[in-house]
Formats: sequence, C-alpha cells, structure tokens
Amino acid sequence: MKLRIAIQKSGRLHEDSIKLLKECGIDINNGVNKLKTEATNFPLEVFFLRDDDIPQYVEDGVADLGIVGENVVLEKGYPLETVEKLGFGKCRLAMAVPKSMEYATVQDLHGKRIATSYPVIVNDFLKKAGIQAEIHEISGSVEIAPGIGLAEAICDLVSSGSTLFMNGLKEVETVLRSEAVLVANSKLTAEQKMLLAKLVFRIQAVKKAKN
Ligand code: PRT
Ligand code: ZN
Repeated sequence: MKLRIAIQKSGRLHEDSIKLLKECGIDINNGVNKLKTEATNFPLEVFFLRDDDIPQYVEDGVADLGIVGENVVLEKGYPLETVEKLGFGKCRLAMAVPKSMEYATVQDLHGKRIATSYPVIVNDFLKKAGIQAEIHEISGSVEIAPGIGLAEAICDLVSSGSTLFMNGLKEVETVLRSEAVLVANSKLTAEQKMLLAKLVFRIQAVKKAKN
C-alpha cells in the first residue's frame, strides 16, 4: 500500500514541494519530464501535474494527497480536507484598479467590470460585500485588462506587488490570503490515514525546525 501525492509539475510551487518532501527525509528522484516517480524510502508515489488539475485528481481519488495553493482549492470548490498549511507559495488575491481611479471603499467597485482568473472566489467576495459588478473571466495576463479597455478593475494574485505597479495599477482590497497547503481525499482508508499521519508528523517537525 502506498500513498499517492500530486504536486505541481513546474511553476512556483514545484521546487518547494520537492524540497519539503526531501526535508521530510523522503528520497525521490525527480527526473525532468517524468509524470510520476516513487520514493525509495517511504511508501509514496509522486505525480507531477498542472496545479489547476490537482484538486480534481485528489477529489476523484486518482491521487490521495495534493500540494496546491489555497487559492486553487477554493476556486475549484471540491470538499477536500486541508490537512496542513505549508508556509510557502504565500500570496494574496487582491482587487486592483488604475492608479488614477479614485477609490475609497469597496462600494467603488459597484457597476464595474472586473477581470479575473478566479470568478468563483470573486463572485463570493462581491456577494458578501453586497456589490453588483460584472466578472470577466480571463485565464492569463489579467493585469493588462484595464489598459486595453476590457475592465475597470482586476482581481489577481499578488506577491511583491511589482506586476501591478508596472501596469499602472494599485491594490485596493485583499480578497484572500493564500499559501500552499496539503490537501487529502476525504475517503482515505485507515491504513492510508496512518501513513498520512506519519507524513504530517514529519512536515510539522520540519516547520517547527524553521521557526
Ligand atoms: O503550469 P501550472 O498551471 O501548474 O502553473 P500556473 O502558471 O497556473 O501557476 P504558478 O506556478 O504561476 O503559481 C502556482 C501557485 O503559486 C499559485 O496558485 C499561488 O498559490 C502561488 N503564488 C504565489 C503565485 C504568486 N505567488 C504570484 N505572484 N501565483 C502567481 N503569481 C503571479 C500573479 O498571478 C501575477 O501575475 O505573479 C504575478 C504577481 O507577482 P508580483 O510579485 O509582481 O506581485
Ligand atoms: Zn495553473
């Protein structure tokens, strides 16, 4: 019996995900272009996937566990169990508007067009704030939307803020704070749960050693 974990194939979470497993004493050889690999000293199989696909694989039980940003987990909306926050991949999903726009409160988003790759989370935010706005879903380069006349505001991930700055935008609302999390399928067997507990114990030890 093995646990199967899905991690990002390439991108911002890839390196830190591998590093975390290594720090947990788990040896994996991650050759380039491999779709999966096996740990040599822990009953763990590692799948390399696009981050957007990870929640679905875990929900379907094709993988038992996944490492993915909370932002992706929430947007997909599957009832996965968040087992542990991992302390890397930190960012925020934020509303931003052109620097020149006067902005005082969230009410200023009323009636505006908002470009985002996170329509579910944004819709939820607007609903809670009692704001009616038009959501334009786009899959990339969200920050150029105001400049090309597609929207008056955007909602996108921000870490340093330099992308917003370079595009003449200012951050006006934090919609969500996010970091990488370990998620699990909600129907693990008793044996799988025991292995997961072992893994989580090691992750917590790694995190403690860093504080
Ligand atoms: O190929 P795949 O689909 O797997 O990857 P991806 O391109 O969809 O995702 P990727 O690798 O860019 O991000 C993976 C995860 O990293 C995200 O889901 C977040 O949880 C987390 N993360 C942390 C970030 C950032 N920080 C981040 N800054 N994801 C994206 N960004 C982008 C943001 O969209 C914007 O374009 O970086 C730009 C802003 O950065 P700053 O530093 O200029 O503010
Ligand atoms: Zn992605």
